[in-house]
Amino acid sequence: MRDFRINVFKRAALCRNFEVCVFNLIKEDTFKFPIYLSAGQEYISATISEVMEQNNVKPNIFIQHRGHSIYLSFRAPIEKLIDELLGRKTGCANGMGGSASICSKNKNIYGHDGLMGSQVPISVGHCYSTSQPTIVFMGDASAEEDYVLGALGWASTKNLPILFVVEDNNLSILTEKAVRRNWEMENVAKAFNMKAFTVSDDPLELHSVLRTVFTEPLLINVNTHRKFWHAGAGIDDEEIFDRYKNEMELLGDVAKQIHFETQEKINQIWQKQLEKQ
Ligand SMILES: Cc1ncc(C[n+]2csc(CCOP(=O)(O)OP(=O)(O)O)c2C)c(N)n1
Ligand SMILES: [Mg+2]
Repeated sequence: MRDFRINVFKRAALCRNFEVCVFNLIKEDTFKFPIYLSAGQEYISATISEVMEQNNVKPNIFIQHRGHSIYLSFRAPIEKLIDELLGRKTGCANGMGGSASICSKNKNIYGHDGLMGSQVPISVGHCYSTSQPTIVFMGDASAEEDYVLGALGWASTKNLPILFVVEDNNLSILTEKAVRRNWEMENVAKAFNMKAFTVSDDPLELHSVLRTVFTEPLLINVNTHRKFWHAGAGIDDEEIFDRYKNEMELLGDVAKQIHFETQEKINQIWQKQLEKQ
């Protein structure tokens, strides 16, 4: 299991170092539109993508605005993401999507249209028509949209090979969950006769709830922590729990080495892309 943890850490290191670069570049006024940083939440996609690779499955993936880590975890090309953030035609969405609507045809990653939760009924319809393994990521606030609930019901009724992942950072921009609702997605999914779990973003815990993935519809509500602001480069809470840092301490020197090597590599790639301007 240590090997699994290290493999997940490698993916998370890619995501974290990428986002820290972007954070610094936002401060330098590099980008022309809002940027949604996923740092703090990268362990969800890093773990799920590692499990998919181990199982030799290449799912269709539907994402929303906070998608950089999902894109990178599933090994979509980093240069195309950078170019997208820079608004270039060579970007993954031809420079037209920006941070919120990234996609990768090659990796079956479908970008978002900006309407919170719309990716959920779209993913269910796509899965219903293709019968292919499908993963749809949504935030804890997007999960509240009415059309999400109808889509869950249909996925359950048709026993679709779909994984619903709620990235539950407890926030809708700045509004906490307790202000917005008195129910949890695990119970909603169960009410639709679907298997569902509430877990943390610990890689082994996540791994353990994915055993039946794609043999039946499954929802996992993953509690996680957003490190930076909803959009842009800022920090709400310096003391917030950091899974990435926690794993680095747990894994010791080997993780530190991966972290610093990855940091250097990402900095170089960014530098090269920026010089192309
Ligand atoms: C239907 C709709 N309502 C409101 C918004 C404005 N909006 C954009 S992101 C967001 C919060 C999203 O929260 P969540 O789904 O939990 O994702 P997170 O930003 O926490 O990753 C809101 C309210 C929107 N884009 N679409
Ligand atoms: Mg949220």
